[in-house]
Amino acid sequence: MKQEFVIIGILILVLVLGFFLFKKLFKNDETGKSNKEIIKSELSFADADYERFANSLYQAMNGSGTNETTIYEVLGNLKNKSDFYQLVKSFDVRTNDGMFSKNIEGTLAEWFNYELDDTELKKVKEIILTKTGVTF
Ligand SMILES: [Ca+2]
Repeated sequence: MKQEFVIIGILILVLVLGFFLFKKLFKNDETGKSNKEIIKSELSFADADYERFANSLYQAMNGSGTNETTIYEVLGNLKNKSDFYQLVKSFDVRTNDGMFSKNIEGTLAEWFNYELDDTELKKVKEIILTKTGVTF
């Protein structure tokens, strides 16, 4: 009987570890995919600019509330597919540090899905498609 509990315990541990590993791999895969899509010569901005855009998006969503206007403005700067994927890469995986808001750890896509309602998400997707040709 005791042995069975040990086996069940180990099984649960393996499942939990497997889940976190899967999550991590999945996220790395998304960043990896973005990497492949970036054509350096197409980039419209300097590295520091993408970093600045990513930080603005993060600040617009981090903590309580969401500043949709900032999100639309930042995305409106993008000019092509490489710009978009470079932004996704710069954003990488970020964690919410708001004291009273839910814990989010995710990529730009995950943040958008979490922070925006259907209408806002639709607008974000439209901007990205119009500016960069990426179906997001
Ligand atoms: Ca928020």
